[in-house]
Amino acid sequence: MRTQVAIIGSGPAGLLLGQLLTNAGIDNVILERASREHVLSRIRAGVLEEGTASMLDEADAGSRMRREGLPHEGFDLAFDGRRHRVDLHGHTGGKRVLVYGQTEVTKDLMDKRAATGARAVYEAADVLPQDFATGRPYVTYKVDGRTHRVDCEFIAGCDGYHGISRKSVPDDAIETFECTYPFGWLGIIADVPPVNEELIYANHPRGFALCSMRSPTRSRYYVQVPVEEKVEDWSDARFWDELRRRLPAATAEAVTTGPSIEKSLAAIRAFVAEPLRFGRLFLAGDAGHIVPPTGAKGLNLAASDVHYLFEGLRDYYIDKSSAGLDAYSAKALDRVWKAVRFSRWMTSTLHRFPDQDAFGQKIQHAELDYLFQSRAALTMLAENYVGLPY
Ligand code: RFL
Ligand code: PHB
Repeated sequence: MRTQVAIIGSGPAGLLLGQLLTNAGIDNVILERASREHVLSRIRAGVLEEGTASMLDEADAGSRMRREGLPHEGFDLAFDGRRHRVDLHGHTGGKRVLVYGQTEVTKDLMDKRAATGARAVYEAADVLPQDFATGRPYVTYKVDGRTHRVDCEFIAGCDGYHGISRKSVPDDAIETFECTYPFGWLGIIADVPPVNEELIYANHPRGFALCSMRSPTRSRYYVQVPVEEKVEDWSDARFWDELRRRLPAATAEAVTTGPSIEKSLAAIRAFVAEPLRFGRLFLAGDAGHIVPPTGAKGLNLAASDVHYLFEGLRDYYIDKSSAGLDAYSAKALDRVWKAVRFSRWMTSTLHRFPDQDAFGQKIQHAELDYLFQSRAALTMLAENYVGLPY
């Protein structure tokens, strides 16, 4: 088959790009390795920046998000047995974030794609971007053992950190930067009311904890655990006990526990590939970069990449200008590195590191204390959390 833009991956990046292109009359095909159901079963992000929410509106897929998403104007940082509120709204001239699960974002975009009749192939095996250094790129894939070919003008690699797009680039054309952490996040979802109306990020001698939510009746909680930990070793009771130990006493008492409906362990790392363009192949979202989840930036960076990439493709097809595509990598990476910086700062300020000595602990404490003594420091936190401008 033929198309203008072949998109690899049906996560938020691929679906959002696909919908913006479809709405602009630019033909595209999505090739996804997993089944629709599998993609929808992954529990991930929960916090949308205003820019991300606006892009869903622009894709004409934002109506349920506007109805059911929870606007949050602040969150709490807990340390020394007390909670301190970060007033996002007050420190950013009225901005807020929206709590709405990535699963719901993905579902809304899939439904929209189906309604517009745009093409998508699920359970496509051995997807391979080819000849993208030339003017005639194509992508091959297999369904039921038979090989198919999509001839296209551009390829968008939106296939996540483990995808094939980045791996298809010759080693000497790409540079990668990485920082790994000796811990992961063990997360659960439970159908119990959240302990607080806003999120709570907790710094505690036993390790970091996060109280988040998906709705007024569905909670999402995380605790920092050593990277080698096994999910099987964590009963619900053990999880709830550990979570409560890391929260201020009154908050711990207010936690409603219940059976988990999902429990998983996520590794924490920062990773950036440069550049994000290789001839006619563009990387967007987790395919090009990963940030630790502490700053809630991964999904939002996928959306900002798509913003710049869509602008470039629209300029190319509608205004016959390559300027936007030529600028894509530099523009996207500029925003990515600032989110890496912020996520790394949040991570190092809130987690316990195995090699953290008394000096490191004093510095961490001073960092947290300073935030609530300085409007400038809190503004830095707030403006990054709500998302830097595109
Ligand atoms: P995705 O979502 O990984 O989608 C990639 C898709 O590509 C498919 N694929 C392939 N298809 C064809 N051929 C291949 N060879 C393929 N290889 C892979 C995959 O099946 C998949 O469907 O990447 P995308 O679209 O770039 O989206 C990125 C986000 O998913 C990610 O950044 C966020 O989930 C990160 N994240 C958070 N981000 C936020 O902005 N706010 C948050 O609050 C937040 N919390 C989180 C998070 C990530 C977490 N985990 C699990 C790492 C919390 C957690 C616990
Ligand atoms: C979530 O609700 O899954 C979530 C919220 C905030 C984060 C990371 C994850 O920083």
